[in-house]
Amino acid sequence: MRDEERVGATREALSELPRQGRFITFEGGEGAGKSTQISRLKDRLNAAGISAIVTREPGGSPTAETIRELLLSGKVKPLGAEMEAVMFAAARADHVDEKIRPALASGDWVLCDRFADSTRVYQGEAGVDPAFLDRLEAVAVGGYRPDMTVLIDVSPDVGLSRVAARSGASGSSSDPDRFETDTKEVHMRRRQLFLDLAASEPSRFAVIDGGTSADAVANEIWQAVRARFPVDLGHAGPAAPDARRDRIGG
Ligand code: Z5A
Repeated sequence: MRDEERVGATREALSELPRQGRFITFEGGEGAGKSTQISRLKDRLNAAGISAIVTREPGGSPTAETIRELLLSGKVKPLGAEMEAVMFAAARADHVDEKIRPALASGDWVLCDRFADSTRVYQGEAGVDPAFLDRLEAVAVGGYRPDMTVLIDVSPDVGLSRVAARSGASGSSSDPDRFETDTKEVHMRRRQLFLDLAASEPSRFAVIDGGTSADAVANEIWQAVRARFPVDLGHAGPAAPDARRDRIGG
């Protein structure tokens, strides 16, 4: 058995341990509103009596956060898109082992800002062979695939203008990260790739229009999550108006 298969087999075996929590990932382009909506969903789950943790990729564990710094600084870019994909996968493997798997096993729900679909879209768009990405994913996620993926869909114009407004409002003079400097055509191709992925797995994905107010998006997501997990959330009550109405864009 090759090393890659051995690691994959071990991680698959680990994944057969009981999973009690639910694993929900959020995907979409820059400025889609993923972080905003993850925080809102966490509040609603907590109000329904469900314990949830929030995490992100790349990152989420100390080692993966170190790899994040390297990736987003652009220092890995000269190695090429394939090696960037390897590093995203390495960060993911540590994140799954150190944070996601223990949280799910303890019964927490895990809300993760980006996961393996981002590799398929970003590194796939950059030309990395899909079969290579399949192999990396098998090793990195070890069977820990999301129970549900919320794709927040916005046009690149909307998303990038939100990111620019956020930088302006914070007075941040920091340079854009490795992926924010890509052309509008690249952002548009990524948007389509996300939509294609969602269409290929409709039972996992919920596609939400992220171009409306943050409250409206939060309500749509809550409806979709309740519909996906009726046993866990069947008695969580109707989609109540968000207490923080108008705080962001609404
Ligand atoms: N990447 C990759 O290439 N391969 C991989 O495998 C993985 C990642 C996992 C990580 O960046 C980068 O790594 C990412 C892909 C690549 N590319 N980039 N850039 P990141 O983690 O630093 O950034 P991001 O994931 O793109 O997040 P973001 O730019 O912060 O966007 P967001 O989380 O989706 O949005 P937000 O922070 O919730 O909202 C953005 C702003 O809009 C903020 O000021 C909000 O107050 C505002 N907002 C939010 N919702 C609304 C609505 N509905 N209306 C109006 N305003 C709103």
